[in-house]
Amino acid sequence: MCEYITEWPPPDSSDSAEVDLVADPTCQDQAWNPYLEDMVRLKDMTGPDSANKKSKLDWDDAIPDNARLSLAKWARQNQGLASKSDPSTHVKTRLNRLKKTHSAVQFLAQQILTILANGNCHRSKATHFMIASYFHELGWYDSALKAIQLASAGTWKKPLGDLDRNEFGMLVENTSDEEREVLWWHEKLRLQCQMRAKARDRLDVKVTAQRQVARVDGKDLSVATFRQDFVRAQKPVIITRTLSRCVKESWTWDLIRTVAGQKEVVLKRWEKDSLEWARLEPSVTSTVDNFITGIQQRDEKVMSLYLFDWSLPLFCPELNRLFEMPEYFRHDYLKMTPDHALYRQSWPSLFIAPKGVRGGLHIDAFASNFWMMLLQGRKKWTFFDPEVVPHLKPCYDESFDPVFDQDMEDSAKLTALGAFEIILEPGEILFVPRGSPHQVDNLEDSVAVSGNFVDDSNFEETIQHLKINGLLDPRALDLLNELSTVHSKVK
Ligand SMILES: O=C(O)CCC(=O)C(=O)O
Ligand SMILES: [Fe+2]
Repeated sequence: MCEYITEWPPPDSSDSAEVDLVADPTCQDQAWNPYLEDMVRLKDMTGPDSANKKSKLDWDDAIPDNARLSLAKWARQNQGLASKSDPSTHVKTRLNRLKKTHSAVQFLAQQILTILANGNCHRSKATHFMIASYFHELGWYDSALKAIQLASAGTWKKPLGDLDRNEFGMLVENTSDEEREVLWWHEKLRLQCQMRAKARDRLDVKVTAQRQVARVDGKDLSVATFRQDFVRAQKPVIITRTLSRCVKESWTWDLIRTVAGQKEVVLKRWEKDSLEWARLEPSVTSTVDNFITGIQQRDEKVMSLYLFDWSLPLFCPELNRLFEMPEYFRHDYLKMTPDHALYRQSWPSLFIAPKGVRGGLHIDAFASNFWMMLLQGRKKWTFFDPEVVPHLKPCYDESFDPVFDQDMEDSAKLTALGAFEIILEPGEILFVPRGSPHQVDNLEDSVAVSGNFVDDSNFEETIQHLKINGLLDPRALDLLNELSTVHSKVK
């Protein structure tokens, strides 16, 4: 299913998967056909006899084994539907928009019916996997989960979360790439279905008004107290008056220009319907100098762009040398791993935003805790307890870091969901516990430095995330082992 589309419109693929399905009349038998109920619903959507007639929308007899590729090809044949009217340049975003249209839904439903009508009841794992992909694009997550369970039957005996490190290592070693991909999809769909089910429960938030976050004077807050009262308690807090400990001179536009002006950066832009993390898509490349000039001159082309999470150790050691890591985060496990380890050098990172720019609601990756020190401007932070996640309409289409469909303008709803709302001022540090969904609005042009970190407070959750990512990404597996070593040393 991991077939990437790099061109728009996508080219015809000569290696479209042949559908290896043999007609089998016993498929009408409920005992043999796990998809009968789905077929009834699909037929309701596409009209009578749809399963028997060949899809009119099909361009040839081969149905791609990947629903997204199938959609992309269909869009290519129906140019007007997908391209000209859509301003986004990003294929995945355009497909995400497209798949919500009536005709795309009909197309997907028809494709599934065609697969099922031609299929035998003893379908191969690959076919169930293919069916899962179509249900997934249609947003029928329960049906997709059922299909992926059929595809993964017998691959492993215990839920991933229950495997200890050795068992997990054995699973990864003894399972083929394809099977691991199926497992990854299984975990993702299980999570999506769980979230949908939990969203039906009443949310038990005790608050009736938007909550405040404590401000604590950094002069009176020891590292030990911070770690005990806030990090281990997973309680957000704002630490004030720490600026002079972190920067020796003020990070003015001139200072940033002088030190980092010639560096090239990829700026991001928030895009509705994007499936990228925080709905932020890579946009134009610019020098830091040109970006700052654009902001100062209020250049319209620049005012929607964001320099977001730009690693200082990796990309601008000169500026990194002018920043002293706040003592509250120096115990970060990510900094105690070997030099080459994933994320070892990622933070601190720099954020530069024009007034009015924002990222979408998101959760920081791999259950990491987060801190941000604001150096210039003001930022409005809105965030939620981790328990609120199912009620924010999370969507795990692309990864385990969901995007959210919650309307963030609906302030009554945000209050009911127990949103915290704070305005971060220059010189302040905000601590955000792992798993807390948040959205940030830049109320003024701003400059900030931030970091994600792992310690004893979130170690277990981070390991669970890395296990899942490790199914597809060997670097996540390495990090899992490296963090475990650090954890047992510092315990
Ligand atoms: O300042 C921002 O826009 C938010 C930063 C953030 O949430 C992150 O890097 O994860
Ligand atoms: Fe974040």
